[in-house]
Amino acid sequence: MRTLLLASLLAVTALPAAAAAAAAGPGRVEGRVELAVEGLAPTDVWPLVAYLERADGRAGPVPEQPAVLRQDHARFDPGFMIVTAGQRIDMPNEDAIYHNVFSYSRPNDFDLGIYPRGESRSVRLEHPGFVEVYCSIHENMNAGILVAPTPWHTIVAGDGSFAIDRVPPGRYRLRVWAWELPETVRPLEVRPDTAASVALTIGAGPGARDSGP
Ligand SMILES: [Cu+2]
Repeated sequence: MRTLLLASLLAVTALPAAAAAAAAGPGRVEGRVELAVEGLAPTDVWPLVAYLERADGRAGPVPEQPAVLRQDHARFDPGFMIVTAGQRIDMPNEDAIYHNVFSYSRPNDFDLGIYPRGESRSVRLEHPGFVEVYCSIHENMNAGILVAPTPWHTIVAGDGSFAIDRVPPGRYRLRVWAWELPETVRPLEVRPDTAASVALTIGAGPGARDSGP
């Protein structure tokens, strides 16, 4: 009887600790990007991307959900997207005419060939970096894909603000990328259930100035 009572007491007292451990959820990174170039707003260098890479260089988990790059009205839709390295990208042709999808951006270069309406082909871009996508039939068809090393990435809003949610606690490097601007890097730590706040200035030349805390 006494043993039973003790056991049930232990079970009760053990609960709050277990509940606290289970509640230690992912953190969040939020921030604001400013441009060091006078007269230029973030919208002028759009797309502007913020993404995290792990401090130890390990790749992040690859989303099972494929990204989708459509061909419609002789355009790629969307014209710019972010994917995680290794994530499947479906490229359905939803147009009335044949299209092709290819890229010369090494080491992510690929060529899916020419295919008709209703057909979809897929590619996985395994290497972080920027990939330019074209159609061999229509010279003005193009799209950009930023391949991030982890699934923790986002497109920066027109006012320079961004937020990356559901980030597992740990050490990271935040990178802010824009076409033809030097990439800005900031180490940061994400703590459980906490938002890390960052302010960055980009475009100040190689080794871009950093308005860090
Ligand atoms: Cu085409």
